[in-house]
Amino acid sequence: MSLFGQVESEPYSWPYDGVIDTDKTALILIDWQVDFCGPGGYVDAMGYDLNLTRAGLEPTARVLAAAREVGMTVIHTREGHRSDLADCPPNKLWRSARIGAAIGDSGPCGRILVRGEIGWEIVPEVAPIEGEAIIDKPGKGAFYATDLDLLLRTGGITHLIFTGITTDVCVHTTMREANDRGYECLLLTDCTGATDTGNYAAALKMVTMQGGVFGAIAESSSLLTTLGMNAGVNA
Ligand code: C5J
Repeated sequence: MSLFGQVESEPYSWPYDGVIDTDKTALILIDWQVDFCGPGGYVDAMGYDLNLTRAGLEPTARVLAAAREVGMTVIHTREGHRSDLADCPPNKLWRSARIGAAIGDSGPCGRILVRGEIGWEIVPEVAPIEGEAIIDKPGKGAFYATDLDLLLRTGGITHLIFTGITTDVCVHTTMREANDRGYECLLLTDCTGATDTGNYAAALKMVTMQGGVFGAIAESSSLLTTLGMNAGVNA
């Protein structure tokens, strides 16, 4: 077990109940997939600016390295569907077709949001290594139709630090799901991105309302300082 201090964060210093205990804390990396931040993937096919979803990649890679160094549990998630799309609700499919990037259609990175395709892979900058769990999810929230809660509870994890994309969709949905289950959550503001800057800012603000309705937010440099790592030196 390694104990660290509190993170300078908003609207309260995180975690609420003392200090970071690496045995009880997991770093969650949400959907850092080619489909959401790579050329030719789903977000690209929808016509959104990839610079916005890629913005958090470098800081996330630094945090990932730090988490591995201090022995924190690391969990990755991937959004994707079975190749026959049997786990894709018809309304989700219909909406994706509406914007010209239908789930299951072939594109430069293979079939959009289908498991096993190039677009579904996690990008190399933050790729999982042996021993790190990967949660494959059909929905936006990582708790829905997965064993994430079971893995966390079995592992004694009570505190979650979030990075990933997109801030306003899968990251927010998962953070809300986690918060309702009693996990103490921190979202790293420079380790996440959305397809719209207004939504990004709003999603961060929402976390901080009502005294921290879903937890707290902080820059990754605050976390790295707490973990005893100088953000600049580890860059
Ligand atoms: C979206 C996600 N935006 N990973 N998925 O459809 O946020």
